[in-house]
Amino acid sequence: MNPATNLESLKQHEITGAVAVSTGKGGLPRVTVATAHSRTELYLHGAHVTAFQKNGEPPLLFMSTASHFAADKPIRGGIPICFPWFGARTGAPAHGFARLMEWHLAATSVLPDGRVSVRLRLLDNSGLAAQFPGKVEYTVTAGETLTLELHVVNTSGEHLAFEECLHTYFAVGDIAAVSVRGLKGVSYLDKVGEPATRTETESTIKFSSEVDRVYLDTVQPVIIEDAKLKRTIRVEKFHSKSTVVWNPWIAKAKAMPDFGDDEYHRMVCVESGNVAQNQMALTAGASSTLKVVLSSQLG
Ligand code: TA6
Repeated sequence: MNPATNLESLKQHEITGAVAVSTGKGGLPRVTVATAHSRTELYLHGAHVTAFQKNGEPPLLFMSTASHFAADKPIRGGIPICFPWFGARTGAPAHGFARLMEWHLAATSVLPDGRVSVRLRLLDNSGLAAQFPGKVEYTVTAGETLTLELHVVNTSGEHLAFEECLHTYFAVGDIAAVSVRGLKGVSYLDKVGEPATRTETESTIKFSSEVDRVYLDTVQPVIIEDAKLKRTIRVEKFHSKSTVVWNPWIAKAKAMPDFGDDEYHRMVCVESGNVAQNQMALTAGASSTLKVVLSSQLG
């Protein structure tokens, strides 16, 4: 379908004053959501939330100024959906194919409490997605908070295993003034240098070099304290046993063409999902919903 026709058909989901559909960067279809408390932006490409900002607050999400906006590349920043695998895979895209597919805009609605909900579906009509024997939907609900729900139904007649992770990039004033709380005592896979399994000994994690840790068997909320912006961010998750904490620091930042060399100062990833030993396993006909609620306050 050509972009103009596509856009016209997408506009059926617009809601005056709440949901608008337009052509975004790279000519990709973009949905913007306005509520009494916030503004959200998402692209159908990857069902990728690229912006969430509460009225009177700085943007909650980091977006790289060098990000691609192209059908064959992931967007750098916001909330990439890593699915149905996490990390590298020989001969296949890192973090799965979901963030490279154009998702179908299934429905939009204004809820009785004034929040606005956008529901998207991963169509199994092409490429690697056609090989995934499940129905996948993603619902983004915006208001004072941002709620993300990744819903998977095992429509195959057999056991279905997959990984899933909402790879959220948070905007911070200065990574040197950031601390992450809620992971003390949790075992993690340390992916920096020689891979190793360690246990978190700190009640607050601080950043002075590359950090790339997959915390396992943890269901607790994680708090991001940003002393520069004087903001506290809460990452609450449901049906998620894994939390990933990542900052690329200097060398990795330089090595990513879609990430500014100095952008590591202004972001931290706290990602919520089910990866590695926490991967999902659905029996025939079973379903799961990974849910994340992002909230913040200044002062
Ligand atoms: O979540 C951390 C991580 O797995 C890092 O190892 C790094 O690869 C990051 O994801 C970004 O991956 P991407 O494929 O988006 O460049």
